[in-house]
Amino acid sequence: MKHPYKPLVALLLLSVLSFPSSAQQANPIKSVGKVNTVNISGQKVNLTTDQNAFIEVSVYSPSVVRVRMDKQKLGDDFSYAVVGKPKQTKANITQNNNEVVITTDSLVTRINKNPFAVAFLTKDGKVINKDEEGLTTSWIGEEVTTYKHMQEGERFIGLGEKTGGLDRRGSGYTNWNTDAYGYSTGQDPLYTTIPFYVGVHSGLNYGIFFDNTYQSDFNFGASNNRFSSFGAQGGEMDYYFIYHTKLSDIITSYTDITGRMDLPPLWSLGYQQNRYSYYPETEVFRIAQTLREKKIPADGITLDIHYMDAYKLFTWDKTRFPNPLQMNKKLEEMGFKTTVIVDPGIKVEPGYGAYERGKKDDIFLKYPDGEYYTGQVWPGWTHFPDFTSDAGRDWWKKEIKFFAETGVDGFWNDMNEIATWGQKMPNNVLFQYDGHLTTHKEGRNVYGLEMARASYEGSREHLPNQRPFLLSRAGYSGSQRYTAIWTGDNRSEDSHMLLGIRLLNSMGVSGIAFTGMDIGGFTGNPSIGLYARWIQLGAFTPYFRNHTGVNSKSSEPWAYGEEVTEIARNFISLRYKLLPYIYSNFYEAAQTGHPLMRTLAIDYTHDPKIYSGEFDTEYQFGEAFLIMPFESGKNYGKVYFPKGKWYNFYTGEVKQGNQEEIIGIQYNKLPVYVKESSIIPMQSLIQSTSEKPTDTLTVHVYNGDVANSFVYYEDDGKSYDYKKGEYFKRTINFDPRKKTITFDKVEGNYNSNFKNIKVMLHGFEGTTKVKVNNKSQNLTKDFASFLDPISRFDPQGSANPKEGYEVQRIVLKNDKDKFTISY
Ligand code: NBV
Repeated sequence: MKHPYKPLVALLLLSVLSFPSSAQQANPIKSVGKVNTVNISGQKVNLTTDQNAFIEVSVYSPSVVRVRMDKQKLGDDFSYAVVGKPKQTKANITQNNNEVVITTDSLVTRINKNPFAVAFLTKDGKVINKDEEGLTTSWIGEEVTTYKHMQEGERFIGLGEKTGGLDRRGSGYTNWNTDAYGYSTGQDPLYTTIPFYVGVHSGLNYGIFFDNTYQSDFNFGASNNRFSSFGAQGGEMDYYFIYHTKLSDIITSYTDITGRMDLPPLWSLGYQQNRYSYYPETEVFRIAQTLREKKIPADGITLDIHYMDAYKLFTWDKTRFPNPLQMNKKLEEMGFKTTVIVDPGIKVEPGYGAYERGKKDDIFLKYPDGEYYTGQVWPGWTHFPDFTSDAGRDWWKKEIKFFAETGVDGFWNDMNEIATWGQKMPNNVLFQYDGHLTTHKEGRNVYGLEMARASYEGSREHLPNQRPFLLSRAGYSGSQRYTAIWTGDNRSEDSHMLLGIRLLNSMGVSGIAFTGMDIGGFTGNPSIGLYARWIQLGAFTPYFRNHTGVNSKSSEPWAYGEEVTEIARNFISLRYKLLPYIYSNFYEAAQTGHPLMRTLAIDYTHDPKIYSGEFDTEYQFGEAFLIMPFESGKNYGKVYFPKGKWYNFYTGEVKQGNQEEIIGIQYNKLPVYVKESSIIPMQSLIQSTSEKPTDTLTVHVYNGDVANSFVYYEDDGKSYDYKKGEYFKRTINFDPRKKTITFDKVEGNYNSNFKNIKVMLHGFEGTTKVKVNNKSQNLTKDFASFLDPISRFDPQGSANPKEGYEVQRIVLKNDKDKFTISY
């Protein structure tokens, strides 16, 4: 019988014989190869290899080294993320047959020649990070990847808006800005791309920023036990290596490179009320009015897509909002600012102004044959402005004027991943990429960044000397220069509340200091307990906005019963009292990039406990507060106190650090602790930032064993006059060795809101007298109390004395000159 597969077997045999053996086969992976030429000039080394790779290693600063590589001549040095320029740096560059060595004041970079491989070492020779031998950098087609040796015990944190735990070891991630409605707690990718992470091992820490806007992949030992890697589907290998002994300095260097936020308007740090959607205008007023009546402080109302006429951008629905200017003026009088949502999709409808104007200026994204790309979103079929061109951004900036003229103060940039129905935007859509024409593959991840930039620049132009508020869903490294970022369509679930905390912490360590999540959850309805817990936590997040979806129950602070209303009022009020502290922390973020929400990995980097899944949602809010988030419904929880001493914020009770503990958790009270030696300025309760607090600033000082200082910062909270010296800034120092609290001389020309300073001394039992500039003064007993009682626990309500504890205090004039309190 004839064998059924005989002809096939013969064919296979023939093909094996007639093709080269596997040793001779072309390698499908192109490695970077062996260095052929080296050219050293100033702070830069240019190399070529026998595999035709072109490499440039340059010193950006003593702590930052940039590595660029391509399998063709390096292109134009262009980046949407990078604004920092290389600093003139003392760099000693030498070479021999085997390597090139670059030495700066803080780090040694060794470039191996055969094959090309990079290692970064401390000055005393410890390896901080090095290419994985045998793999280094290679290409598979257009995909380029650098492989780094996985160090013993190495942990990875950051990478921006990424789900998962604080320590990302063992996980892999993709960056591809995605509309992730109701995402799961392990979903990846989400909306925003921040290709920056921090590696931690053996008492060392470093940062790597991989500046490539193609879809990128990071592997921190996922499905392999050999390396961590980062790579992209196209473009150059282009990364910045950052080394500092302190993690917080790595964030500062990263934001030297990618920029920092400006000071936000003070009102955007107050409470924001939102839903999808409040309309008509009477409903907007009802919400605003109710907040005032119920004495729930608030500063912002946000209008979602129903304010538009049939979802057409740059229009108002005339029936729902007949006179937006008047409405916004009235809201302003009530102490509210209005933020409107803006989506990038412009409806294709002949006669519709924005569509016609966009066509006239020819600014929409196109296919290669010149036809406009059309995708479907809320208004139906739409075109999308190309924000990666001056023309596209200029067009948008002109359009923004429409809102500026109707009294709008903030712009909420949504759907800018780009989100389209079908979730599969074609790759052959072209992006101008500012003179470097490219495809969707390279353009997508910066679309959100450039949209926010256009909105920011537009509002700067049309709202003269007024700080705009910008919020964006999608972004890329550098977004912090223009906008706050929120975590999109989360779910009303406990796990999402905790995930949200980790997402915000991760963004914070990745250079985005101004972040928020939908408090209460976007999809679904939270339980009463969950809502109560979430709103408490919200008070300790940078952007504090309650938001919910179109199909969910109302989610205003009074929607969950009287008790929750009280809890919400309590914590929102606390937020307002804390504004001097919060605003000063924003000033710090603007100066250094240090986020308000700080994973414990920033200050306790080498304490293994803080990475454990049990404790990795704990965070600091500014340096002073330690926040312990817990699911609702928990009566007890295990917490970890990092080293030092910690004061219970509500009772003053002191816990010793460096230990785990089970604490009781009350439904109405988020567990909050204060670090020893903290300095926390607070003001009297106001209902919105348009209201002036009383003229006394209360400065809480917590006794401790370590010296500490706090930069107090104040200005008008709305204009850019601070750039011309109109600010009031001073450092407040606590020195337990000298037993002094010093208020340094004030810098700046601004007159503080506060005539007096009340210093509240926590943990200074037994101190009854102090000297102020050597003059003896008696202390007075006072009561430290941060919340009002909740009626369930206290049927007499606020008639009863507040919860709190006794401290000593002194009231002094807010003198601009230096003064010292000695105790
Ligand atoms: O504009 C409506 C919503 C908005 O409320 C939400 O915050 C965004 O993340 N938007 C998404 C559009 C789609 C919602 C299903």
